[in-house]
Amino acid sequence: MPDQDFNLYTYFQKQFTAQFDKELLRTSTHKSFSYAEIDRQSARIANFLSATGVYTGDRVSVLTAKSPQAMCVYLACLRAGFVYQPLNPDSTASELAYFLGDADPAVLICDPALAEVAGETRFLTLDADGQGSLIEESAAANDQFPTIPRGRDDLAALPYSSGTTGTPKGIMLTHGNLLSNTVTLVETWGFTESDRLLHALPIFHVHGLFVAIGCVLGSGASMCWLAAFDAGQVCERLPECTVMMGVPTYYTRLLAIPEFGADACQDMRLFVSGSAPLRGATFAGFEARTGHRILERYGMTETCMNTSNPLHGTRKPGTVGLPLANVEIRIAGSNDIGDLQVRGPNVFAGYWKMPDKTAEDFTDDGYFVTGDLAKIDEDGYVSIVGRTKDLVISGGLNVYPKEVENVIDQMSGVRESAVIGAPHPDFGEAVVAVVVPQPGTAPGEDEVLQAARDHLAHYKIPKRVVFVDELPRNSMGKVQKNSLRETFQNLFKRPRE
Ligand code: MLC
Ligand code: AMP
Repeated sequence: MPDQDFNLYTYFQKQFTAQFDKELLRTSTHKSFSYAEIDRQSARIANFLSATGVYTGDRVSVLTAKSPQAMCVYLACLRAGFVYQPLNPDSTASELAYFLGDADPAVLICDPALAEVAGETRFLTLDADGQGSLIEESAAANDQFPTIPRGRDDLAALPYSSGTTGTPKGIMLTHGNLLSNTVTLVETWGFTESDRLLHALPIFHVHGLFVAIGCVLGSGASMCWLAAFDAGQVCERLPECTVMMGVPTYYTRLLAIPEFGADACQDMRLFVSGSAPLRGATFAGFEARTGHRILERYGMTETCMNTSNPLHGTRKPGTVGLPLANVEIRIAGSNDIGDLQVRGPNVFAGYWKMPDKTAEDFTDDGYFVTGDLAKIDEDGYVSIVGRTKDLVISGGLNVYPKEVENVIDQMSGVRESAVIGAPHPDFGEAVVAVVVPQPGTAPGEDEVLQAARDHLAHYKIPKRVVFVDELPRNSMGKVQKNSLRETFQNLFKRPRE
């Protein structure tokens, strides 16, 4: 038993027990769930899984659509000390085989349509309506579950991220990481039980899962719960909300609706943006239309949230604000611009079963090397100005070019390829494949796209394929992606904002 209980759910319980019967969330079909119902449902799942051979420390992999019941699976894992592995249902069979093989879960909770990816793994189903064998079989379980105390370093979650080599890595997040970051964000953004969050983000990533749900359960607030982002639906439901969180694409899509404006935001006190750079034009356009200055913050799966523009005080567009409480940020090197490094209770415990890779990404004095290039101004505000890692962020989702290049390079008729991000009006950056064909037997764009679809999740599929005779290289023979990015910077025309 740890000296102090760091279980994130224990903290949630402390915040919400006084208002157990209050509505926690309401779905797009106006189904309402109280804190009590969610607490009991998660207790039943925790009891049922524990009784059927899932032990504290075991991984539970989750591959389902977003539903209140899917959130209960996450909460059940926190309560019972299972390690939650969130998976994107858009992943392909080969991607999923890797995630499951590496995490080696005791059970997979999956959409019935995806059950075949389970292979030898025990599985239970949960569909988009929150029904399936998990709910049926746990219906008779006890609806009380004493939350298991967890130490600061005990694992809570194992999200995966690809890397510059194309091999995905399990990111070990502890109860200490999640608890410290949640407490800090509730305080920094001033969440109270009067807040109602518009929750349209997916819950298989840090943003929708830990940041959004964490702030709500950590303050006894409530949520308008949308299964996915739909700009029209968001406009309709905003008038009942006080806070929204989103990736920049959510804000550009709202601005694309001519009628969207201050009327929809009458009770809103805060719009938060993160996961990708927010363009100055979006910030300015949003302020002109609604009167709200979007609060931009910066984080990573490995570190949860690191910096935020202030709730009260100056929000500087083009910056991601100031370091959060207890988070140490420094810029490596002697120039103004350098690699951003971070240290603090929010920083993950390392990559799952990859001690060498973990050691590579930490400095001797314990800072995590983010791979983001940044500068800090005279007031301490951080700006992310680029990346040392080869990464494209499309609509808030990360695409590692190497993964896409690996697929294209294996096609017959392809000599080599380079995948880059090009500015895109909707997704911020869009994936572009620059392909050098073998003379004589070159594949067409459709074939390249089909090969990508066979192996990669949809959001990783290039939005354009361009063919060139050769790739630009420097004197060391290294492909110059900066030069390609410049060549193709106007591939997707921006509309006027
Ligand atoms: C979907 N598609 C995408 C895409 N999302 N393509 C590129 N980038 C994306 N992000 C594909 C679809 O599969 C479809 O392919 C086609 O693009 C058009 O889809 P769409 O209808 O426009 O997409 P939509 O379903 O509306 O989704 C777009 C989106 C969504 C922006 C609403 O991607 C989204 O909710 N993104 C948020 C991601 C997020 O939560 N990120 C946080 C990561 S945590 P086809 O082939 O079917 O036509 C993190 C740390 C931190 O980064 O700091 O927060
Ligand atoms: P992920 O691995 O999905 O957690 O993505 C983390 C990466 O998203 C960071 O390393 C940054 O490159 C990027 N990111 C997150 N928030 C911001 C932001 N506000 N501005 C610029 N980049 C961001």
